[in-house]
Amino acid sequence: MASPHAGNAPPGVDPEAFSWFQTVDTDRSGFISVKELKQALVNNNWSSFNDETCQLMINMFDKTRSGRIDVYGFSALLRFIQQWRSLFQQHDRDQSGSISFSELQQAFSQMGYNLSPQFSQLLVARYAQRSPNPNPSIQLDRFIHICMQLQSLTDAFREKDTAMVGNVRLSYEDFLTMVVTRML
Ligand SMILES: [Ca+2]
Repeated sequence: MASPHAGNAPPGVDPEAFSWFQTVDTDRSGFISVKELKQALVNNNWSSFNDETCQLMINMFDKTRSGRIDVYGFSALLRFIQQWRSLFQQHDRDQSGSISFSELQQAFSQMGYNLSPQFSQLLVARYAQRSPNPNPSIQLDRFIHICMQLQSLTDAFREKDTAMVGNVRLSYEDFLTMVVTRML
């Protein structure tokens, strides 16, 4: 992706990422907002990324807690998305561009999660995009969201489940605290 601006990339920033940053920064503020990011990212079915996933990723790379990211954060975010995209492609076994229930179930198992088919079914029912496709399936944005949320909540659970038995006793307020601090 050649660009007339590519030569001006700040040190440590990939010229391609810099060029894309300038395109995505439509108001030329020098930062990418959630809104700008949302306009820049598309799923395989050309739907734009959902708000929650965009917000989640901005929060991850927003070092100054300003609600937006600079060119360094953006360049890290691009690498992050690229990694998710290749993982997504790897698990999209029939190359349909989305993750079906059985593909999700296999993905979880390969990632080391011990989850029932019912749980994967629940996620698909909740997060699949409505489409003419008779088999509901999950787009990249939701896949990223689900996997990150699962990772975060699993970590929280493991902190309590010190004996690694897969069960914990939690008070009501411990439960709420765990969810509130870990929901992304
Ligand atoms: Ca698929």
